[in-house]
Amino acid sequence: MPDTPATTSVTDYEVLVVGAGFSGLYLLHRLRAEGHRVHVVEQAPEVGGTWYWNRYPGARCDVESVDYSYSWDNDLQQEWDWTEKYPAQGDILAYLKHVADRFDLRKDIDFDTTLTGAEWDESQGLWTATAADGRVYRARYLLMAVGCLSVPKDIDLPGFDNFEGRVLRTYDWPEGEHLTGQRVGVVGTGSTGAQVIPALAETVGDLTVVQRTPNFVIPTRNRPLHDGELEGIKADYPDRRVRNRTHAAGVFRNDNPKNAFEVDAEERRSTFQERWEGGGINFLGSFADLMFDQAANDAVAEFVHTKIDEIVDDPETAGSLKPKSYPLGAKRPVVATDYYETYNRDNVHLVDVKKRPLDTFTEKGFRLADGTEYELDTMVLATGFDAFTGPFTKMDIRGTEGRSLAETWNRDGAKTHLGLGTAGFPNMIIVASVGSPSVLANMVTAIEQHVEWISRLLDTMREEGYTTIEAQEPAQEAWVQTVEDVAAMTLWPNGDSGSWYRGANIDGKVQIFMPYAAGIVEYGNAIDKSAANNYEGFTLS
Ligand code: N01
Repeated sequence: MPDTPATTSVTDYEVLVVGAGFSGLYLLHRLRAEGHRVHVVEQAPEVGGTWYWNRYPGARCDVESVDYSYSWDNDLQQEWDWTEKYPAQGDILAYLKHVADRFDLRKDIDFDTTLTGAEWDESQGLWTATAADGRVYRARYLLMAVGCLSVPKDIDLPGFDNFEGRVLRTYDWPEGEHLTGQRVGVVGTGSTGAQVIPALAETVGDLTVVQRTPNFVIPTRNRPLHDGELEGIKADYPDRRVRNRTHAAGVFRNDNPKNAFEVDAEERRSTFQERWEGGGINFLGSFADLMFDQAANDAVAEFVHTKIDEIVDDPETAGSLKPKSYPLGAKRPVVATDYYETYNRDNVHLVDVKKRPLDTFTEKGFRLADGTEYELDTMVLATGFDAFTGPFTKMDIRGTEGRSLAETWNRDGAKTHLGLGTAGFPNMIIVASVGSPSVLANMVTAIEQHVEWISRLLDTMREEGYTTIEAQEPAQEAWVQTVEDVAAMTLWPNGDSGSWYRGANIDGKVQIFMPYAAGIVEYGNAIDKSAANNYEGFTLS
């Protein structure tokens, strides 16, 4: 813990929530309504979390607008008018600002407040958290609503410090920057890269894309909601929300119950084609066994390969864009608009660094091992995140007997019981991150499930006179094994995907499958069962 300036005042709360994104806002609203003394700290100057920071051109969610929104207030869902099938970053941010105003949440949020550390005081059963400016908060419960993808990965590009041009990260993109007319390089072809590349191609002079591993990119097929469509959805909202909560993915998907090889080749092709035309994540519901059977996955991969050949004019570029070393889905599937089409533009060039290795960045751009030099005005980094653990390990969090969370997780991997608590850190509750469905579901549904469970927990503790809850080590080990076992039933761990799902995108990070892959229904059963059995796997005292 950093020293606290002598003049700093200490503020006491029952619940301190870290983060004012989808999780933090709902926690504040719900817990406050239930009479808890709750306060939120947020490092940004505004609400929104992920949707505040990721303002890069083309940023858009791949869950439908009407589902990527809170379900807990019918007036809210009736009065808010989404305009497009998939929401742009600005639309989601506008929605969250509206929620903050409508429910008078801002008065209990400290903005521009970055917590640097938090220490558990065993004798008093309280957390003491310190902000970068020295302010100190004391609270019985520390709720970590910090997001899964909120700390960018460190730059690990050879000689990057040599580059004297401008460097922009998609993660904290300057509002309204389009790099018009410039020579721009982009590193990264994940979900972010696949959105920013087509958008920048429209405005920059010249765009050079540095690709290490290609992704399977499914067309979004975004469109305005047509006349009467939103009204129909609003009328159906109660049932729609139930359908979302009873689907593993936290959003209803019309999944085909058939396996890929139960049908003949023509039906397989036409099913893929129909889902491809429909666009979006529904493509993954083409057949039931795509994520379980290698042959089924090979069939869908081959379908995407033929699409790339059909769309991309230059055969060499098309070849580089085809993922071949991991199953579709082992890396988070990418949904984007005009991604493959963008490579037919004269001002866009793909540099496949698996085929033509990168030597180093230079003052003016970068050089390949074969001596080819690229000169650029601006480098855009869409290189991903220190997923799940980053926001925890960058803080100095100290639990029982001064145990460091960063040291523990960096050594053993991020272990939790039911994704809600971790042994040695009493009353620190994790919201929709490691060990729970989180990113493998509609995040908003997963968040609501967690917030509602946490609110029941805090009510129970208050009513029954408990003041601390802590995950038990054996239960935690068992849950970590369950999470691994579930992932092992799928094709997710296969191939060389280097996925952030298991920390493989960061050199030296302990690899452990972090999201729970069996979906929110199974997960809901597990956490409800624990609660019904006096919070089995946790110690309440
Ligand atoms: O990050 P990523 P992201 N040299 O880690 C490359 C969500 N999201 O920000 O694969 C060269 O997926 C790296 O290459 P490789 C969504 O859950 C959702 O794009 O490691 N390349 C990869 O291409 C998503 O999965 C939406 O070989 C380097 C890229 O950078 C998650 O956020 C939109 C490199 C990183 O891809 C993260 O996506 C946006 C290096 N040294 C994001 N280091 C939607 O809802 C990294 N790379 C639509």
